[in-house]
Amino acid sequence: MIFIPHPKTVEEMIECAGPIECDLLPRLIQVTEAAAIAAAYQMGRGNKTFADQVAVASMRRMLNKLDMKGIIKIGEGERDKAPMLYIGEQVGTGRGNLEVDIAVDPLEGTNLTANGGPGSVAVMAMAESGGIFHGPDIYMDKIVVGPDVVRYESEHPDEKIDLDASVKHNLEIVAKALGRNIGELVVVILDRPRHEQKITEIRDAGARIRLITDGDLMPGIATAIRGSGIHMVMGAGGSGEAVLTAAAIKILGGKILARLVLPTVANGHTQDKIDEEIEEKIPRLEKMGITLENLKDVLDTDKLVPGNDIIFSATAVTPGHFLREVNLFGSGDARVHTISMGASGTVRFTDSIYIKDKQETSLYL
Ligand code: VTB
Repeated sequence: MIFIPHPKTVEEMIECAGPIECDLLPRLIQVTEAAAIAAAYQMGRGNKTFADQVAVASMRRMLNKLDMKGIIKIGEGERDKAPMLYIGEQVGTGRGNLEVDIAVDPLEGTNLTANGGPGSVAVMAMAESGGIFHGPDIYMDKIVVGPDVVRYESEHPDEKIDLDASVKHNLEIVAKALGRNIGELVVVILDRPRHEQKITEIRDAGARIRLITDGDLMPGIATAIRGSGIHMVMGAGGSGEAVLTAAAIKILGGKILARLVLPTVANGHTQDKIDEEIEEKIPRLEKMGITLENLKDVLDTDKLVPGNDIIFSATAVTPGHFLREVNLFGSGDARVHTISMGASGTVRFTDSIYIKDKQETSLYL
């Protein structure tokens, strides 16, 4: 593992960036930008599968141009279900010394893209080999909070966010950490029947809720951005999205607590359906070192992303919590808005314009 010491000056920060951040972060931005542009052409066309396919194909083409030995740790699913960017797929040219674990969601929010709704992104994270959780494509129940809460916890060792504590307990800690009343907090949670009880508990505790139909990855990152108006994310969603959230929130100094949960269990299906899922998935999980027993373990930020040389990039397809959507112009030009970051502490919001026809395209602010 690469140790990145705490830097003092910007020059030292740049100096102490790991090899993945130095060599691959600029390329990673291009990878998510290309996928977002490909997906943007499918925005609002009602076909989420095709929108996802073009984003996946674009990402894969771009990844295979990078000099690295990359392996997909979080991807489109198992090999038999996903022809591309499946878990275990090797990507990159294989040249050079960089061995890289990859977490990818080529189109987070396929429904949102298909319906032209807000909040879809093309997103990817990388870290050194062994730096990204190798786990199944099921759900994770989670809590995501920003760096103010982490600081508060370190100053008050008896007051910690806890997945098993009451919703009220966790909200009280976030409120104290942010110097607010619970009534001033906003919690993002997916609008699903499985969250009915949690939603009631959040409201009973006095906090406000932003219910979303899809896409709880970027709101997790928003908890680390002051002014985003989002203070906490709760609830069960895709495990891949949770790991991607962990990559970004680790760089930004926030925190995630998560626990794997089978979708049939989370969605309150019958015991028959649960048994069916256990039978289908547990053998695969066991190969990853996950049993029915340790399935219940709490996974913190470092367990989800143990790496140190972490990089992350997300490009908006449709307008997001803090990103603008892709703009498409005549002659195939495109303008894209990306948040990217590396473990050194460099966070970039980039507004990139791809000009196809230099005589025809005018730049504007
Ligand atoms: C979440 C969310 C995704 O799926 O992972 C959710 O972050 C999983 O829940 O954007 P459901 O199975 O109930 O949809 C998405 O909404 C779509 O991938």
